[in-house]
Amino acid sequence: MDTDPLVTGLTAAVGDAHVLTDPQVTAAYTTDFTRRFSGPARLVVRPADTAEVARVVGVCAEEGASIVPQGGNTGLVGGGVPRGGEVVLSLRRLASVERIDATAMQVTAGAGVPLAELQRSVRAEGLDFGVDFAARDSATIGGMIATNAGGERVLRYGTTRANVAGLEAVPADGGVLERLTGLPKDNTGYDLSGLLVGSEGTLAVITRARLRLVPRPTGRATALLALGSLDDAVSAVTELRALDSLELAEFFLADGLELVCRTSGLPAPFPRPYPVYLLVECAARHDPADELYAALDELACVEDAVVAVDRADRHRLTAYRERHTEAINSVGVPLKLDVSVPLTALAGFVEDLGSLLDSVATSYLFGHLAEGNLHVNLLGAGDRAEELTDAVLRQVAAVRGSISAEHGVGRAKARWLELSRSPTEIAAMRAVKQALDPRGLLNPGVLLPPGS
Ligand code: 2HG
Ligand code: ZN
Repeated sequence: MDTDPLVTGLTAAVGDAHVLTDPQVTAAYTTDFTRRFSGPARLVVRPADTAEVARVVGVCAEEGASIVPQGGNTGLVGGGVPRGGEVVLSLRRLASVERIDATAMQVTAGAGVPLAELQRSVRAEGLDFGVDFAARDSATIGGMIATNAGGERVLRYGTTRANVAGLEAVPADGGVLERLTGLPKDNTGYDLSGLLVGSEGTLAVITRARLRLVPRPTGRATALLALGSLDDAVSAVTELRALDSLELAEFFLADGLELVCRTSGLPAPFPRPYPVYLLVECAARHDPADELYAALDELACVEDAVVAVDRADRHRLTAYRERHTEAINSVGVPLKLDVSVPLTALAGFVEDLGSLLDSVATSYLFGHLAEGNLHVNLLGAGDRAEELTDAVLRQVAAVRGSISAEHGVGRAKARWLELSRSPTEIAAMRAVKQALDPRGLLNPGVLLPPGS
């Protein structure tokens, strides 16, 4: 019988089957997806619903135990794994998709619902959720909200923030904040749900969400374009944005495509390599293929192109872009820097980055072109990781970009937050943190820079 009062309290809250202390069992919760971030957990606790989450947070508050909230553990900035000795609060059992309100075009879902599961449920009703990305099978709604995940369809539907109509969450004192009516008009004071979007588990534990839905497009057409330069890719996207149906514009480079083909066995899409590839997709309630073909005909810079309309063919094209993360993971432990820069500065930024990185590490660059969102993946950074992070993020700040576009700040970039946020903004963030979590028990070390 365990006499640790924390274990006793948590066991009373959720039952002993859901308080995990064996390091062999907790291992799956203590290392992140990239294998770059890991630390021992004091224990892992798996509540089943909001009431249990509130009890868990209350017990932790009584015992002064720090908490790391965790969803699908697909985070890429070390924000969802312990640093050493925290309680990992797994939200995965809060996995029900509740009533789909077709009239309001909204759904209420538990924080632990995987994105793909939400998509299946709402698509069955002729609706869709605007946010989508490659980790859809594991990433959970709560984690997506906590990091304000972006993904592939931001150009049409915005980031997760734009798709959240309200939240339920448990702050550090163990109470419950509930704002799930989803009323599109509701000007009754501070937007507490909005404040929690992107707060990375530092202000409260998100338990349920009211999400906005969109009509499900029934027709889709996808094209993979081969181009001579990033400048050409930016021009192509600028032109293609005239299409109302444009939903996705993703880019990758020759070395990334070569790695994906080599590690996955996919055949090369073109007879010869090109410097830059652009994957675009149109989606509508009609068949958008003709308008995509017509728009591509107008693009002088395209050197080669494949267009797909059938689902399987479209997925084959999408795989060249979506498989980058797993391909890179299969050959090493990457240093990942998710950044965004103004589109006008993108091509020059990438050129300067090449001069900075070429001799020190192998770099793979890909991302979401319309938002100027680059995923800089470095292999072989070794003990120069800190120095390279510093150099890349300073280069981002120099063109007035953001040091975190869509993955969050996490532990990985907390010490660089000042490159994207002013001292006044950071002081305001600290004041909010102090008000909602005065003892600093929620996700310590994440988001806010160390110091007073
Ligand atoms: C994507 O766009 C994800 O595929 C992951 O944001 C990016 O692996 C990465 O660096
Ligand atoms: Zn991304």
